[in-house]
Amino acid sequence: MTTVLTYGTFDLFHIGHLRLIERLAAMGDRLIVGVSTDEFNAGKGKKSVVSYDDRAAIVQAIKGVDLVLPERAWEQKRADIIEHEVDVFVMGDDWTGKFDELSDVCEVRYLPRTSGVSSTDIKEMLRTLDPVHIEEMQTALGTLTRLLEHYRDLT
Ligand code: C2G
Repeated sequence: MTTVLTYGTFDLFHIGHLRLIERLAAMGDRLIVGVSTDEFNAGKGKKSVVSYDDRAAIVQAIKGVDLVLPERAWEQKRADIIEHEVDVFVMGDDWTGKFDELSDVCEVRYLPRTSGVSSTDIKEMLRTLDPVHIEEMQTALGTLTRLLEHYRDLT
């Protein structure tokens, strides 16, 4: 039996996450996914929009995911690999090389990311819909309009 392992935040779950998990599920017989806790994310300088409980429940519900673990620390990977007898550790290629030191306990692979989508982009799009941001834009537009009228009166 081939066991595959990966980790991630999986915030605002999107097609890039799904495509990765589908590829991982096809690589073996059992897929384990470590989902970053809110506290661990804070350590990464990331604040996820969706809580750990909800992110973990979404990942657990995906066909092909057999087990979800909380990812509490960078250093837990080696212990997880040994405890769960992982054969292949896989991450998206934005992590290429970062986990090669685990190659003494399992195969380490990096798969191409899905281009054109990321939780960060989705958050940025949501921010532009934020009422506070819209008010800022309206204020800036008002200032620009007054400046243009002022210069038009001068010409
Ligand atoms: N991913 C992808 N395509 C995207 C976006 C993400 O293939 N368009 C992959 C990433 O490469 C990663 C996984 O999906 O392997 C999860 O991505 P994130 O939720 O952004 O996780 P990250 O913040 O990279 O945390 O210890 C490892 C960390 O927990 C990984």
